[in-house]
Amino acid sequence: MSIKTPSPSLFRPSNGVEKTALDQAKQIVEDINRRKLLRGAFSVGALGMLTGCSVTETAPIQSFLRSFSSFNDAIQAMLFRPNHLAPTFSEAQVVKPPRYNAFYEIEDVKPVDVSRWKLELAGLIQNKAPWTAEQIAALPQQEWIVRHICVEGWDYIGQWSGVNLRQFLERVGADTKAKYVAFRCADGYTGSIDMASALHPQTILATKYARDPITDPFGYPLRLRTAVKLGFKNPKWITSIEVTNVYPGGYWEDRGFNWFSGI
Ligand SMILES: Nc1nc2c(c(=O)[nH]1)N[C@H]1C(S)=C(S)[C@@H](COP(=O)(O)O)O[C@H]1N2
Ligand SMILES: [Mo]
Repeated sequence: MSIKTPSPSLFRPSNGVEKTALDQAKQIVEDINRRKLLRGAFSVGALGMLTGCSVTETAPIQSFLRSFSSFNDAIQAMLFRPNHLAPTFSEAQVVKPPRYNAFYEIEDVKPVDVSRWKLELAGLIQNKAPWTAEQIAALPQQEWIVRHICVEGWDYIGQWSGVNLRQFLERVGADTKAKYVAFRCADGYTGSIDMASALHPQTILATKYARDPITDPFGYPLRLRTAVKLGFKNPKWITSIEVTNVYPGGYWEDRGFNWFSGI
């Protein structure tokens, strides 16, 4: 799996010795090869071609480094296989209850009052009428038993059901040629994914876990559950979905996590 953009410290001179541009270039190449971002071996020469400069010049390499995160996103998007299914598991393997995570402790979860909750729609969507939980429950449902992987280094197998996101986006007349699907959440969290991942068969707006309604800590009444992204790309307690061509970022993305974060 490919995870985060290399931390900036990877490229900072260590033990006081300034690294040459060529050393830095070699490091980038090693990093790309290690992460298997490109099939086959990648070379310093290829890096020169990509950056359009000689790898012995420092300034262009620096600016290439600054663009490394978006470069990484572009490569991951290129390698993404739209209909390739992530591994699925049996019901016996499902962890109950799921494992909690958020940018705050479980004690601080503020349950959503479903009688007042609505899913708002925004951006490049023809029918922006908001949805109640009841209306969403009346849509065709599907279930996936998939692995959730958090960047913090833990994972669990979960059984999620709800509305397929592609079917939902098509139903409301979303522009599925747009670049991004962005989410806002009741707790102030935000997140966004690329359209190809939004349209992936294993990406759903989940309302149930192990056939029962999702409980409060796990995003009741509606959360994203995609098998093709790391945990933090699965917003919980969703209150709005926006389709847009303007890069939306997100809570962790704005704090340095690699935006694409596919698995
Ligand atoms: N609204 C909201 N969604 C969120 C988060 C959050 O803090 N707020 N944390 C993310 C992170 S880092 C992870 S790993 C998963 C955890 O989901 P789980 O509690 O169902 O395992 O939720 C993601 N979605
Ligand atoms: Mo996470």
